[in-house]
Amino acid sequence: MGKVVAICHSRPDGDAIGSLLGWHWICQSYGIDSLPMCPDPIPDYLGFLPGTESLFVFNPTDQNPAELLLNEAGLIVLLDFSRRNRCGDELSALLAKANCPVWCIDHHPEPESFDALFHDTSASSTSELVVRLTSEPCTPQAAMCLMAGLLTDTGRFQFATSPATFQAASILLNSDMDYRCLTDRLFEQESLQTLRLRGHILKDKLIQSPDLPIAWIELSFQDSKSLNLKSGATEGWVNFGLAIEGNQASFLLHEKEEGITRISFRSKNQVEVNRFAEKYFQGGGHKYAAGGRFEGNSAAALQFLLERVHELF
Ligand SMILES: [Mn+2]
Repeated sequence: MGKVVAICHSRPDGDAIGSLLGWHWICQSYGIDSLPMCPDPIPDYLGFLPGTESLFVFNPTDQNPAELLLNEAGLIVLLDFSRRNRCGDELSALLAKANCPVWCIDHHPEPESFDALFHDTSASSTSELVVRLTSEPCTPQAAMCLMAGLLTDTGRFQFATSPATFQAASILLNSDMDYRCLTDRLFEQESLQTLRLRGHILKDKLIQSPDLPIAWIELSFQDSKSLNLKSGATEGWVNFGLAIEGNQASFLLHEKEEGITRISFRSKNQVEVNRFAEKYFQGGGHKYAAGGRFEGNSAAALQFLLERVHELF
């Protein structure tokens, strides 16, 4: 059989990379020839995870190596996404041409169909699902990656958790992983510059609605350039607005490329953002955590959003 090629979604987060590398380490421990493939470069803050050096990063300007790998694969496994276009137009086009079985392990709602689908929207993370699939204790490397997925998708075990989440965490802690080292690397090692940047965002960019329990951060293309925002730099910022007492929803609008604004949605209690993201912003996701996009600058995106946001309440 050819390689098992595992793929995560574009603009990968901690669970995408964590489940991808965790899966890869588990394959390795079974002696399975595995290749983890990522549609975009790995964000800096996840670069310490074991196995990143074996990641194949898709290059849209030279697609031949990826095409060859997918054509020769014996099995393709999609992790942390279940709608094929979530790995980007170019890579999903190559995926459509591959002629081996495609499996999917994911916790996002409304999956497409696959040769095998291991799917549970009540799972905190895809990393949790990967742990459920493994019967034996895993290696410290696999545990490190999967725990990173659990920690990041649950906001350090604050939301989307269930007893199964803690069971998965318990299994991972039973390996020889260094948990304190992981939390330190993930959450307690930021540059002074990054901390100061967060201070600036909290002080000058976080805006509270005067009449609704919502807050938002709008970052224009100009802000992106002047603040020198690198990939992954805005990770977690959408939660700032939800941390304000009484708020029910929060939005981060980021015009990363000129004229295209990416939007992150977070909510709690009775307010569910995935349908709203789907209806107006070509997006979707979980009830309380979704994403989408808007063709236009961030100011236009914000205006469009604010004109419709009352529908959430
Ligand atoms: Mn996830």
